[in-house]
Amino acid sequence: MAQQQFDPQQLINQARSGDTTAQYRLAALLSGQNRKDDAILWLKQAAAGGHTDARYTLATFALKGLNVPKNVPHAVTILEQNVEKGHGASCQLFSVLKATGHGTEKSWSVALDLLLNPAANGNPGAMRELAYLLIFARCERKLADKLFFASATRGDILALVPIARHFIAGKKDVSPEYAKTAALALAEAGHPLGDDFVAQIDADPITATQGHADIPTFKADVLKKKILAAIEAKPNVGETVLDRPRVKSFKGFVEKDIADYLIGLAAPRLHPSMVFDPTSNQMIRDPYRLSSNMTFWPEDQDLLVCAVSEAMCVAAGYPRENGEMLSLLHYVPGERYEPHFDCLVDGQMGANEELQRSGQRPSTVLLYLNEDYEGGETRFCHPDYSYKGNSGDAIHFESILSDGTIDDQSLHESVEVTSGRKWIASMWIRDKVYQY
Ligand SMILES: O=C(O)CCC(=O)C(=O)O
Repeated sequence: MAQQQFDPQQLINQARSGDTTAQYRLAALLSGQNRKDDAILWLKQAAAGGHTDARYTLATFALKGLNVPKNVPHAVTILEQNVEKGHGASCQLFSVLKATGHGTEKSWSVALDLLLNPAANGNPGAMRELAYLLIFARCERKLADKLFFASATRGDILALVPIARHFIAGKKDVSPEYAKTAALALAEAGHPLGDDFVAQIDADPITATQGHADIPTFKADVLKKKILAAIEAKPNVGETVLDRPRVKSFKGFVEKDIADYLIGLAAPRLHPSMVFDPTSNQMIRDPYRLSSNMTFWPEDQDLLVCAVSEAMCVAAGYPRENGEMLSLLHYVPGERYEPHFDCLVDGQMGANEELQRSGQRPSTVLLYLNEDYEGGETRFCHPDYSYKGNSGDAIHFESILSDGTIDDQSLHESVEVTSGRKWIASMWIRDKVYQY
């Protein structure tokens, strides 16, 4: 069949005639050409005409103050209207805002309703997200596995991870051929664990197509209670491993499956880590901090990321509202993070403004996401103390002393990785509600 040639003039004409889909596409085209102002005009026009994807995009901009002035209440209103129309991405983002209380009254109950309904109706992403929340709550493992399978057979890549992982660990709920197919699909999709899984599963992939597995039925109110109980549970108190700097460790803070999941969510969003260069007044790549990283902004989060973030803050003795966005760091051989403090130091770029806005950063929680690498310990310099968690373990340390001064013994580094890749999640916590 002859391919239809793309005609930009036709798109412009359609947009001018009031076609909101054309307006939205034109906005995307202009944005790709770096014509941001024109793009925003068309995006706003499409949104005003009720185009739900345009409204969602505008809401994500207004939440961050990206391309448009920051206006969180407006973003929330747009999302609420989209939720009424059943717009999937808006339901997900609104559930995150409800779970975190950002710009709206915090309610994990409402957040979970927004997930449980699409999961019950067989939405692949919602089934996978619910399954991970059940693993977070350490309950209903069998149901979680059925949800993963139903989700995976409907094309959800991230649901394939626990299927391949559990097969390798000796759980034979699926055939070797299906496990191999799952691993190959992960590798092809560029999932960082894919190649490793492929190498560990000795089977021929399935040649016949795997049909959709049944959508598992569940009692939503029962699951909701169990997940809420886990989120509201008393904080994990951990074990003090060093008095100064104050360091606590938490063995098995989350299940390994959750660590795998965070890696898969983060991988496509990684970018090289940068530091501020006072000479050029710019962010630059510097041997002092060699890694890639990403931050889970609200639109990158789901309820599992919210639950883990909240657990990290609560374990450190703070409400979720004081935590920054969860970040993920990835180191390959030769990469490291040289000795530094996590707290804000007066006079550093933007530190004074930041101190005013969200207060000091007294506390850090690090969650270790894998263990198959050499080097890469988190090392406190004075006294010399190194920690290397297994996948799912966490540590918490304080950078500020009780008199409010910086604890110079909180100076720490990530030692160079010598083989394999290191994945770690980091939560920096403020002494006031975090404003971003
Ligand atoms: O990667 C690590 O072990 C430490 C990370 C770190 O120091 C930081 O995020 O501040």
